[in-house]
This record gives sequence, structure tokens and C-alpha cells, in this order.
Amino acid sequence: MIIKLMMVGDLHVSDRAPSTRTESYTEDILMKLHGISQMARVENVDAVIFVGDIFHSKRPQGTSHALVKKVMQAMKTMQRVIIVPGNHDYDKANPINIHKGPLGVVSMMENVTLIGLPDSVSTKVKGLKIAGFREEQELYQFPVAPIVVAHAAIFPTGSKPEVWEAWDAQEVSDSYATLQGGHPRLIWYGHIHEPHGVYQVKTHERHHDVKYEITFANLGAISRGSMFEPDYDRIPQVGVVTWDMDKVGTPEGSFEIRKFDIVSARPASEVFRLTEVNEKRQDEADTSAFIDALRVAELEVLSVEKMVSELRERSDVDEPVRERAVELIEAVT
Ligand SMILES: [Mn+2]
Repeated sequence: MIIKLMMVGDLHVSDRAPSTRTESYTEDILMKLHGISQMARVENVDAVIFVGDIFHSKRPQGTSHALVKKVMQAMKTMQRVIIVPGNHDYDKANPINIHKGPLGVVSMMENVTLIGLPDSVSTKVKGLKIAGFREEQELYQFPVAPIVVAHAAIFPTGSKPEVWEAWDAQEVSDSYATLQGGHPRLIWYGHIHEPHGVYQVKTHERHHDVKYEITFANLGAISRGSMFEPDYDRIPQVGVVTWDMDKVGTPEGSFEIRKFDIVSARPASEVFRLTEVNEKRQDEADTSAFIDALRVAELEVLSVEKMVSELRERSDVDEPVRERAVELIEAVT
């Protein structure tokens, strides 16, 4: 039995273009989503799997109904859709609230399954178990399945930057080695917008009699990230995993991964305001100071909307700094 899965990185669908992006942002992402759908049909995949951050706004009311509907229309043409929520898709304190937001609406479609939630950790595609986890779960809670999909921030060993709250791939592999009941063969993850590609990690001998290898893959965000995009010329890609069930556990390996360019994606010069990106980076320091000042300011804050409107009226602060502060507030609330 052969099973084919298409793996898709962070989408960050939004009604409003981030300040470093051109006005075509929303339209561009929808176009890419339709491109993905078309590729899924051509490749005849059994399921399209999204690794989280489908919608950019964390607030349930932060995405228009019209846009949610457009995303649903694109997903409707996919045979089957599996989604692991990302940090933008749910409230950490109460993940079950995800059902109140756009992803909850999307998951009501017959062909869509949400996994990685307390009430639905895993699913099966033609008998192949696929488990999901979100980033804040402890290592010992990892669900075990041949394929694990995660929004978690995992870095290839030796490349994890200190500023990130992230796992080292070696750490993840070794943690699985201490668990009973097996280990995944493939972990596909998102969250980090820069692509890490496909890489293998062997567990350390000290943990286990038998050394095994886990393949990690992250082909980067479909949305192409933000001002921190390290490579503006990158063409967003999706992965296709072809899994041979009859070969599971054999030394020659039971799956192969192919990468596909999303050809409908526009070049960076058309989707990024590149000159503004540098100015934005300059503003970062000012913005941090401004946010700190806000923490001690005695603003009567009744709602996010009120806070944002009060911010926009502050003439003592440069406009780009104010807009950046609004973005940060919207991102964390
Ligand atoms: Mn994320």
C-alpha cells in the first residue's frame, strides 16, 4: 500500500498585509493555496497536511468571514486535509477555544481533521497513523506514530539560536529513545519560517540498545515570513511524502520525500517592501522601548481595540513605531 501526503508550512492568512509586505499579500497567499490544491490533485495525494499558523490573527474575530470562506473553498477541492494548530491558531491557556475561531469553522468541513489537540491527538490515512503535537507539550507527552507533524520550533543540531525557545533535533530524538512504545520515523514541523530542509538524526547510544534514525523536515513558511526572512529570493515549497506501508521498518527506508516549488508565488521584489524592511529593523529598538513605556503608563485599557486606537492617536511617537507596536499587540493578544 502506497500513501502520499503533501506537507505544507505556515500560511499566515490575513485580511491585512503586514507592514513589510505589499498590498497583494492576502491575494498572494490565496493564490498559493490554490496552487497547492492543484498540485495535490496532480500528485494525487491522499491528504494535504498543514503544520499550523493557518490564520495570522490570534483573535477569533481577527479574520473576516469572507476570507475564512475563501480558505474553505480552496481546501474543499483537496481530497483530505489534516491540520495541526500553530501558536497563531489557538490560545495557549485554553487550546480547546480553537473551536471558537476560524480554524474551528474550517474543521467543520467533512474532509478536514484537526489533530494535536487534547481531544484528537492523531488520525489515520489509509491505515498509516499520523500524530500531531503543539509546541508547548512536554517531551514525554509526545504521541508516537510513524509520522509526527508539529508546529513546534525544532532546530537542526548545532544551529539552534540562543534567543529561541526551541528544541534541538538531537534532544527530541533522545527523548523518544527514553519512551516506551516506539518512535516516529518522520517528524515534519513548522513555525520557523526559514526552511531547514530534510535531515536525519541518530539517537545517542546511551539511551537505547538499538540506535535509530529520525528524519526531520521543514521546508519553510508558505507566507515567506516577515521582515526576518533570511532569503528574499526563496521560492516557497511544499513536500510530498510517498510512504510504502509494506516496507515500514526495513533498512532501506519506507518513504521518500520530494520537494515542489509553488510556481504561482510572486518574486520577493513584488511581495516585500524591501526598502521599508531595513527601516523597520531600525525601528525595532525604539519599539521595544516604547512597549516598555506602555507597561508603566496608566492607560485605561478596556479592550485591544481601545488600546490600538489610543496608540494610533499618540502624536509623540513616530508613525512606523506606532504601527509596529499595534502589530506586536495584535500578535500577542
Ligand atoms: Mn508559529
